[in-house]
Amino acid sequence: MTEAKTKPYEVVHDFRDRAILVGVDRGQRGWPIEADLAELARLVDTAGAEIVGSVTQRLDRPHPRTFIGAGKAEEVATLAEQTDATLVVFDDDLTPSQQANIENLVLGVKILDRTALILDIFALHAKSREGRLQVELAQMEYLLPRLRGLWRHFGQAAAASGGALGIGTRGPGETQLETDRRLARRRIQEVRRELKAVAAARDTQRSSRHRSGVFRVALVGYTNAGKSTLLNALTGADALVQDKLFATLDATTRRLELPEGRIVTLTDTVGFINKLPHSLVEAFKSTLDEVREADLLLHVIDTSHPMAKAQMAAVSEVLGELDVAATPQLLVYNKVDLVEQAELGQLHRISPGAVFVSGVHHTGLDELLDKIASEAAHGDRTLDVLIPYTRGDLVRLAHEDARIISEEHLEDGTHLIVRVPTAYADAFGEFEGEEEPG
Ligand SMILES: Nc1nc2c(ncn2[C@@H]2O[C@H](COP(=O)(O)OP(=O)(O)OP(=O)(O)O)[C@@H](O)[C@H]2O)c(=O)[nH]1
Ligand SMILES: [Mg+2]
Repeated sequence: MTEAKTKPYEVVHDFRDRAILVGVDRGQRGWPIEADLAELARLVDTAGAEIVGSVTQRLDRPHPRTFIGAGKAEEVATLAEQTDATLVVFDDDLTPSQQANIENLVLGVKILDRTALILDIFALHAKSREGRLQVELAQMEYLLPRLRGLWRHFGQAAAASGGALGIGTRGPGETQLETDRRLARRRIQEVRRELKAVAAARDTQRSSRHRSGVFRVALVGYTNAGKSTLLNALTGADALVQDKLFATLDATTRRLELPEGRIVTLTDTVGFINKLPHSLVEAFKSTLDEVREADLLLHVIDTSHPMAKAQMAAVSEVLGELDVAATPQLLVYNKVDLVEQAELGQLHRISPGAVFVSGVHHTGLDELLDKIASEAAHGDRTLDVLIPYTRGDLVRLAHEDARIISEEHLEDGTHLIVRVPTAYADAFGEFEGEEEPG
């Protein structure tokens, strides 16, 4: 009968969390609370929950016990009841004890902080084995210090429902807790080992690219800025493009041919976000190695975003954390198709070195390629070499990856005047001609 099919308990697959957002306004300059909550709403939506309410509080510093004030927490509890919420999401990170305390005030509802929410999205989007392992590691490390909170919470729930505090939960609970912790620690060790093995395999690939002297370019930027769109537009890759936060988690590297024929590599990787939890940067260390080892960073900006400037600052902060502040950086203002001409003119004046592109409409890409080419040519050296005929491989290399200024075939070998990338200078340097004395 059709009736049976519509019974609510059968529509398990349609379950969507009903979320209340909680933000604390600390009067931060650059990130007004409204913008913060709008971004949190996008994160919650990406994670697949429906938003049923939001609560904010103006506080200079978080409340040590409950992050928001106790009265505010009561307000959240009431709203959760009124709206049938299943989830409360904090826009900041909670300590394990704050989280446990809030759970005791807002009973029967999951409490998530910013790190947990982002981890959830990462878990949803991780595709590669390495990505999955990295997310699992971060999740286990996040959970470990929170295991106690969980058990305490169960103890108090038991007390609230008429049982004496701790009895029936505390004794076996603590034992169970120790077991859980031991298991969690063991799993963390395992994942670390597996990650090391996966990363080692990828390292070999990467260092062979490095030894070959190929100039490496990495796309960095705020999540949803259009990095994957640009990778696709420039290299014909088919990386996933979505109007969602953190669509890309795994690094993808493609060959890119520049106007003068030079081959470089272009890598697309995970995007950054404001208040990016440090533990995530740690967990994604091996993926982010691509950024750390790049010779040039293309900092992609969603020019049309109302918070574009603050997003740039957030990206710079993460780059600082990755220790790449010294790597040459090219600002790439993307999505210019969505921006008024006047505004673009102003940006042009402020940052004359920047490039203005639309990854979707393929505008400005030639200029972007020229800029990459001139950066790549920066360390090139001009050499005058006589390469013996036994070293045809070097002549071939010169033709493929360097710029030949003149070439003549002499009795003892090929005489080249050639402009080579620094990485090749050693290989060719050996055959540099003796300076004529005097
Ligand atoms: N109008 C317009 N939309 C763009 C442009 N570039 C990217 N987009 C859109 O912006 C959204 C995000 O693009 P992605 O390329 O997935 O962004 P990303 O930086 O890789 O994002 P994450 O991987 O999630 O960090 C998609 O809906 C794109 O279609 C552009 O130049 N113009
Ligand atoms: Mg992407």
